[in-house]
Amino acid sequence: MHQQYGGRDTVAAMHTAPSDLLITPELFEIRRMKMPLVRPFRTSFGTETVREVMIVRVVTDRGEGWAECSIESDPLYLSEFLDAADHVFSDHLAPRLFAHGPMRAEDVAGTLEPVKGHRMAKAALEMALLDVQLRAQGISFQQYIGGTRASIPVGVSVGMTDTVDELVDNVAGYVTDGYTRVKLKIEPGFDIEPVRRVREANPDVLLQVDANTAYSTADIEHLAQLDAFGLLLIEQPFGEDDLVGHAELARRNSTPVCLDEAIRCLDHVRSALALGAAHIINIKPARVGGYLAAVAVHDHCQALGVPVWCGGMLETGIGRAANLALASLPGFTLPGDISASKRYWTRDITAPFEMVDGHITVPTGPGFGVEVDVDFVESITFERRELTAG
Ligand code: OSB
Ligand code: MG
Repeated sequence: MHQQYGGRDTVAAMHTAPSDLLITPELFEIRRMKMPLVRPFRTSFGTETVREVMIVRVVTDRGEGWAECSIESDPLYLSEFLDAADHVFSDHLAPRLFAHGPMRAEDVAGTLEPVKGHRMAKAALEMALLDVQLRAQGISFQQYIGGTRASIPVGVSVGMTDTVDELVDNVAGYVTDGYTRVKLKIEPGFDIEPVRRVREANPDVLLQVDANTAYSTADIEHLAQLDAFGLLLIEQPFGEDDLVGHAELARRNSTPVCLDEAIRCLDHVRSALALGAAHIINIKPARVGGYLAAVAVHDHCQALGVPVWCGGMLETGIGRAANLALASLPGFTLPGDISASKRYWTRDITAPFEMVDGHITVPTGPGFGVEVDVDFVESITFERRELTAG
């Protein structure tokens, strides 16, 4: 399970010549943009009203590719943050890719391996080159990974509010929109009562909670009160390194435990499962180092019968397209945080993704299958840098 991802059986079966195409990256264009959210998103680590979005365009001898870099502005969710990504791209990651010369997207992770951490930054560069590679081959990301479903049921992640009434109203709006799975953000002081009220108003909705590390093992008794509400799962209540604490929670309380922040590579999955620290894994592609690593995590969990679902980072259409294709793999048995574009943005940087009957259609065009609205992107860009071999 430690080999670099290099195309699975399903991929090989689908393409007689899997990716002997070599690509030489010539330029990475890094853009930072400001995009207002339609509704403030409050979690235990802060409130976002205007999201800072970073996207990457790569120019190569085989065409261009686009990627989204799903990192937060500040190191409050994980240690990575956008100013650090800017630095690590120009001083550490891009130079290694330029020095490598002709490569396949599957070579990116290994080429960048000497640089410790910075998985979300690495993921963006791999994603851009994967887009080029798949476009040049005329295949979609879904085909490449062997995704099986044409459309997938999706959920919505609901931020905390000043009052519980406001939360109940917001959830009612999303349920009216057609979401059948709702995730509530919780923290000490905003947990049992909000969950009780939302459950009372929506007895049949698939309901789960996410604490973004806001609790400790001293709260296990307190969190046991959530067991009464038939939750699908509780996501990452304790610190990102506290696998033993999550294992204790999993033993003592009945709500299934899911890990987000704790899972930054396949080894973390193996450790968490060995310790009994998780029943369910949230797969965020950037957090585990990219879409290829995400597929490897999926495969590992699927082989063990461990359910996974696709997490979200309030993506634009670029990341959303890729997440939809990833979540079309058969092991993604729970709905992901992949909501319709309009839940986040009044205007997206690609054509918007729409939800019909609680489902979104998986893109099937070459690469990640979306076209970026470059004029709109230009109008909201506040920083643009070009990295070249020189
Ligand atoms: O913990 O899942 C999280 C957004 C930013 C950082 C962390 C998280 C989230 C979300 C958003 O919950 C989910 C979405 O994109 O809809
Ligand atoms: Mg989470």
